[in-house]
Amino acid sequence: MCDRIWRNARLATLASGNSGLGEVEDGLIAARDGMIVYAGPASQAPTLDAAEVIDCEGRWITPGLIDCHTHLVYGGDRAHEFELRLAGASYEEIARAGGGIISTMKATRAASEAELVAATLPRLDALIGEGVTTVEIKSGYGLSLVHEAKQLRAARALGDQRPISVRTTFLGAHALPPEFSGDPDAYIAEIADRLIPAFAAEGLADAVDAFCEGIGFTPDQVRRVFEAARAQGLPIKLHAEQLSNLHGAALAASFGALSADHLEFLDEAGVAAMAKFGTVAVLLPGAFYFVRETKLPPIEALRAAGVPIALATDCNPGTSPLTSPLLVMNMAATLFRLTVPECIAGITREAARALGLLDRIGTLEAGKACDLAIWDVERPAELVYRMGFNPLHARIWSGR
Ligand code: DI6
Ligand code: FE
Repeated sequence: MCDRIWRNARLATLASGNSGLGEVEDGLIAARDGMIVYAGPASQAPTLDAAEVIDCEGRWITPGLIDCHTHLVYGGDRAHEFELRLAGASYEEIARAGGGIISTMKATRAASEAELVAATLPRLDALIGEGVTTVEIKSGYGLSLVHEAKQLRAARALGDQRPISVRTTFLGAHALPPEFSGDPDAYIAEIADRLIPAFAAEGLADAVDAFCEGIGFTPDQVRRVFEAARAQGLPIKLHAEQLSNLHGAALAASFGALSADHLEFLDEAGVAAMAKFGTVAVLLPGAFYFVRETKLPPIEALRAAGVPIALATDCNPGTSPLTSPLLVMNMAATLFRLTVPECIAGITREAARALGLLDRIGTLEAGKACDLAIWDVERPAELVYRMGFNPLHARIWSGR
């Protein structure tokens, strides 16, 4: 006996090993205890009984969307900085005047955990409203033991307040906090020796990330962070090659990183390293658009090398104040020339891979969580093609 059956649906299963969408015309999905027990052609389904049978009237079902790179939890906002930038100020001038990541750090430190949860809920609800069923949330605006822990706890709490899976990533190496001004190595030592062990012990972080950039941390500093993560058995990710090429992606790949993210300045050697170690390329077209970047990530080289490509919002107050996974797909197609199957796979199956969760989510296959997005569209391309329109009919998380 199943709990629910969705029948008369068209499926984009994204089933592993399928280069297209894994389309099924007359499809059926059956779920029991929050898991998919069958997804495929109705004609090949075993005889199934269910407490509830839902007629999808020919609508399309995709896996629930997965936003695998966000900085969703933060205090304050940076709309005023946006105005200053429109009036001609540069990112550096704003940072020197106390703006940038440090202004968000101040607002995040000043907020309680409950206040951070309350401030984040509207952003989370926007993602949920477009079919997101799993979201990754990074810290990186607390920049101290107490405040990073608070940010990670707020992220976990969001998963209790809404029907969504939350994965947390510790991004202490995001910016240098004022307490360590002039001594980044001491801050890195603090992260490696105190914060990572503490958060691993408390189970607060599912992964560790860093910002490898001229305005962030050097590859040597990032290596220390990675070694500390590895010592705790935590998977790693990296913000790499967003503004310059410090060869961070190759470094991350050599540590077996789940993903390297941004990658506008990635070179051939970086692509080869990612291919060799199976590191996912997470592209963030919202940030590319918002900072008016002109250097494109090396899409052709990534494709040719068989590097999996995922997409995410990078929702953050400074460079990507974006909470629409549908718009991410449109931007990836328009700005990066990704195909429709690449866009949809990028925010489902490949995003699951970038979180190390492909065995549990990301495709419509028996044995995976029953996380679904049901769309009022005639063809999947509509999900990518339209701008500012949300055709979500229903969203199912864990079978409900
Ligand atoms: N890359 C980015 O684009 C953001 N962080 C990062 O590592 C910027 C975050 C901010 O400006 O608040
Ligand atoms: Fe980011």
